[in-house]
Amino acid sequence: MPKVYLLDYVAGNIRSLVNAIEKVGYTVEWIKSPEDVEKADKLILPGVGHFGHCMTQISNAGYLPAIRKHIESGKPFMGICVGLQSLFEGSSENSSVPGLGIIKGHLDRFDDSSKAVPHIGWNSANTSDKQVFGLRPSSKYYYVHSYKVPYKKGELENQGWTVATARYGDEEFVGAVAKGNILATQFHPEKSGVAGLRVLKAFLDGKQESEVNAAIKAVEEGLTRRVIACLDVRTNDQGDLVVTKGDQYDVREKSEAGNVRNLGKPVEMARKYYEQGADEVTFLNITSFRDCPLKDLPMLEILRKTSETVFVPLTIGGGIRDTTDTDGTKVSALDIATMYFKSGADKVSIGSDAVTAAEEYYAAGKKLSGKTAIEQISQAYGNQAVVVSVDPKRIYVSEAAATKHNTVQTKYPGPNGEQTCWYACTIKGGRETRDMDVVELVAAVEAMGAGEILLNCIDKDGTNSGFDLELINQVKGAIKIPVIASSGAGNPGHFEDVFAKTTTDAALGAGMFHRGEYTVKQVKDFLGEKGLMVRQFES
Ligand code: 1PR
Repeated sequence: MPKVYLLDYVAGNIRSLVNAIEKVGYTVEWIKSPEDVEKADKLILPGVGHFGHCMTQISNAGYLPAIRKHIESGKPFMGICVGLQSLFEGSSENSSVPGLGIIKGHLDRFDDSSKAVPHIGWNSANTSDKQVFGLRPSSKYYYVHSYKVPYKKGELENQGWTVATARYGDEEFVGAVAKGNILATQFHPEKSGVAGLRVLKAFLDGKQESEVNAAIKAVEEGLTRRVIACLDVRTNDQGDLVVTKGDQYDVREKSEAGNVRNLGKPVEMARKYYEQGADEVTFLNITSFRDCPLKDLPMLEILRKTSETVFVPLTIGGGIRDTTDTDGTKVSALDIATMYFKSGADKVSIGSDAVTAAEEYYAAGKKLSGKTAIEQISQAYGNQAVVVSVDPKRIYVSEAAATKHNTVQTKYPGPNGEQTCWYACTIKGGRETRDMDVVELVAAVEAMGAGEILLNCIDKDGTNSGFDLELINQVKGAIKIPVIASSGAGNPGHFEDVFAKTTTDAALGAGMFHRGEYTVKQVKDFLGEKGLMVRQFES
């Protein structure tokens, strides 16, 4: 198989990129020192997370002159995400660290006054009338970043670049640039399904340009509504790892001697949802797999296998906290996250530990310790890699003044007719309720560097009665980072509701997909019919 060289310089999920490269018929050779760069014909510079951190790593390892020489010699070069950003002169993410300066221009942060930042999800890379390196104006690609190159018509074109554009809110930015043998994408081709694999293959095959035919004309620009499939995974009483699903977090059958509900095999179900068009797949490990050395965690194997066939982002949650291994060795949450990233995860989701960290944050007078799992993982992998999973429960009160917590006026009165409630945070899968409300929690974890909130709701989980719109609106009003609405989805109309009546950034379903009541495709087709922009699955 032909080779492509990958620069091994920075933390991050490189496994999915390797899987994607292999999927399109190439093998990966690792570049481990600047001298290796000369051997490379085709070179890929991946990168995710913080611009300053990535550039400093590349620079300290002595790679900059070798990369510049490779590009100037006209050999094929592809930059991905921070790999694109590195070609520019600099970024306001860290103004003291320069980029390679091969392209004139600077990056700045998305304006978060009217939209969530980071920009996470599927957006265009529109080259209008040409297909450049397989980029199609009709396709959507997976982006995750807070800083962007603003698009000013003609500016890069005058330097000889072809530009693929994307739009987020009222900001138009550079989705990809190409010139000669150089291609750089702000999005992640390895996470962009078939559309992304096509781009990767076109680059590796050296297919620079072709005409756009009528079938692949532009679709509307902008971020699509994200639909996520979630798989709760645990060992059943026979010791098998199964996808399960609870009713208000109770995963045992009411009949059949109370067995753990078994809805299928995790890897196969993840693949099925990918093929139905799921924009992301989330695994929640809802038991801690006690008595198992961490390196043998069954979830690692599930991720490795899934990432070979599922080319959309994978999130893994459950058990991400400082812990002690079976042989007594202390293992940090960061070490556990690293194992997950190396096995194919793109994001980790932290539940119980985030609540404890938030309690400590407030106890310390809102001072960051730098030691929490959220801070350490987002520092190392970027905040887009850290999701906080929230498991709130409704607590009714007679009036707002009856509690110190942030309340909502509810249309769904409590058992004694109460029209006011607050949402208490829980830990350990809802088994323990804490004296902290969701607004306090999400504000604290945003300050610590979380990049996204997975907002469950114990009262709604498994009820098929629709999302808790009051909860979602309360949380969206408190933070700038994206929110994934979760719990209660029972039909496609519930997804329409949550997108129409809240400003949620994504919506997640579990039981209705697992039980085969609806497919992800049916949900997306329905949203499309209602005029909401969704990504169509490409085969
Ligand atoms: O606390 O960091 O170890 O993480 C544990 C993770 O496992 C948390 O993300 C927590 O939400 C999850 N979890 C723990 N126990 C359960 C349980 O069900 N017994 N599952 C559990 C949570 C909730 C959702 C579900 C939606 C949608 N699952 O993610 O998928 O409610 O369901 P629906 O569409 O069928 O209504 P830590």
